[in-house]
Amino acid sequence: MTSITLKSSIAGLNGEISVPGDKSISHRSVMFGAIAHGETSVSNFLPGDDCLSTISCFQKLGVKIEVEKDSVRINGSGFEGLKEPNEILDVGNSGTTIRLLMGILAGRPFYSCLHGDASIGKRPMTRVTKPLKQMGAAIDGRETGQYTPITIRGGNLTAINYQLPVASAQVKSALLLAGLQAEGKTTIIEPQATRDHTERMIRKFGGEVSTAGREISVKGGQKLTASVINVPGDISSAAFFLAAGAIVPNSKLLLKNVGLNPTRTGIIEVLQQMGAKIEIIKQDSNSFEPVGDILVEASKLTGTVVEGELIPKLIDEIPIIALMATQAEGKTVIKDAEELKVKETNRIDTVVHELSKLGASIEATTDGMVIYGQTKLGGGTVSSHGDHRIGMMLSIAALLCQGEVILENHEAISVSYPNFFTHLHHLIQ
Ligand code: SPQ
Repeated sequence: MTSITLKSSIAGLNGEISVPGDKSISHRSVMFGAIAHGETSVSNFLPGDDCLSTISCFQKLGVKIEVEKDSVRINGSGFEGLKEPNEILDVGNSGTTIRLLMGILAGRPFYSCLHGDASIGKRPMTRVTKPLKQMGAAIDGRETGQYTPITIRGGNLTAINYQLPVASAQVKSALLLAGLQAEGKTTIIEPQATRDHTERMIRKFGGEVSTAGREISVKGGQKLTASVINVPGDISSAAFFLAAGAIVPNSKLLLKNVGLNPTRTGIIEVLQQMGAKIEIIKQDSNSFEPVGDILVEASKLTGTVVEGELIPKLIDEIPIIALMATQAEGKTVIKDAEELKVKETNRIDTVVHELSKLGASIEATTDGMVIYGQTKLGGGTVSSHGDHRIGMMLSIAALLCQGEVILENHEAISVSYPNFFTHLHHLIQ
């Protein structure tokens, strides 16, 4: 574990950047490339640690994948082309890798074992293993299938109708990937809309998926065909600079080629609710995932309430929203966000603990947090706790601090944004 000393009390952030490729879409582009027939090429792929874990797992499953910087070529031979791995599949820190991979492996007639780091070892897997077992896969794991290592012997799946107990794109996606291999039509009912990248990918690779309200259905036995994917910039990475642009006095930033999928744009809605000067320019809605450029300028923000249907549209942005709230006028309440407790860290606890160290006035609640605004942040030693989003949020917090900030375990940021500090320094100059 290493630490970094961060610059505080800067004059403002100015300039433009293109944030790296979307993590959720990058994972899925490799997975779909692997289960489709033919050569898929991916550009603007995110070469972050999580997506590299996905590539390495599929290579161990016998798929030929070539990576050169942010370009990837995948030679898929359909679900049938996947081979029994003779090594453990190491997903590293990535929840998306393990949960979606379970859906794929549930349909394969061979044995596999999935494992990850200490954080993955604490994240709940029953939400995926339970419905996959109902479909017919033999799955086990520590504590009766709840935690990694997870073992799977798949094959002969039968379609199910399944009401998701939590709003989770990972569980939905795992079931869609299993459903593509099952006998019959699988229907998933979501409590709230979650990111729909998997549905868009199925269509992009020539498959069919139907959606009616909160119900998503897929028929088994479909043949997917290779595609060409240009990954849009990650709005969850852009969020750190959108927030910085809004709260660091004298800032003006242009973020180019940001993914604007409506199931992910909750951060923009919250910035607008808080009164930020933010504008979407040059939007392209014709591509399989909409993209656009976003201009943000520092302005006075007011506190807000973030809750309900909005939560799945910004779940990964809550740490940086909490930081924005420390600078807004009045109180901000975040609720209906219990899911934060089962991310890379318990993000209610880590946000409250680390921001409190810097002098924020913030309280944890059972399903979120309450933040009192217009606090002056001091300085001190903080930690990412190995969580990339906590590390980036604290790096932006440091820009507002009156004293020096030492960030421990900053390398966790490479999970989703390997060139984060290069971009940050570029905008400070
Ligand atoms: O992949 P991982 O580790 O779960 O990553 C996170 C993140 O902050 O990057 C969550 F910790 O994003 C998830 C997100 O929270 C990525 C994701 C996806 O690609 O489908 C969906 C969300 O998780 P969930 O549990 O709500 O399905």
